[in-house]
Amino acid sequence: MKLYDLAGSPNTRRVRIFLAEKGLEIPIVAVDMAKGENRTPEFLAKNSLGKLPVLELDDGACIAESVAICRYIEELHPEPPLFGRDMLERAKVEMWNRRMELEILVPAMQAFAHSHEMWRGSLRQLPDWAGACREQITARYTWLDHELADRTFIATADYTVADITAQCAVLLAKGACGIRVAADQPNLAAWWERVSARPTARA
Ligand SMILES: N[C@@H](CCC(=O)N[C@@H](CS)C(=O)NCC(=O)O)C(=O)O
Repeated sequence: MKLYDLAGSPNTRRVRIFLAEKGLEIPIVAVDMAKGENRTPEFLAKNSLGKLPVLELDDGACIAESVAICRYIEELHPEPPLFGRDMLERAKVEMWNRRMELEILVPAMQAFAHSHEMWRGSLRQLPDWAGACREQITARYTWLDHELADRTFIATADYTVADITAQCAVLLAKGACGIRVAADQPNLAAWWERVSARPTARA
């Protein structure tokens, strides 16, 4: 099994943190987007969208989409459970992971792609859309701060894949878009401190 990885990518980081939380190490193959390595016929045969991460199994089967990869790893290595322990928890983790992805991570990716010079030429950049995505992230931080008033982690009492998605989203929003957790968001700030202190945070 090997993981095709893209430096600095929030989605590949999701999988790296997930693997680290499971205590697993697998070979990593770095793909250089600047050199177009994700657009070669060989790579497109692994993921026809040319996106990272991709998990390649020993028999050559390839899995794209970070959550699909994490689910595969969860089945292979169920402990510690990162998708919930029972029916209700699994539904909550699904709900919160989707919320973190759709409400914060995707807007952060869009704000970055529609404003950063790295994407100039390869994408029709819409600065207004980048601005709208930034506003959405700021509004969602306020929402999440309220949600976290009586919780340690995003979805359940335990750290789960929903925390990993949120963690990677907040890191991208900060690093690529300059959006920080505000001083009047103490619950979100405490959660951020908590997840950032985990030994796997820099995986
Ligand atoms: N929904 C996908 C998103 C994958 C994605 O957008 N990957 C980005 C890096 S974060 C990528 O490979 N971009 C290269 C490109 O679009 O050419 C996932 O969860 O894995």
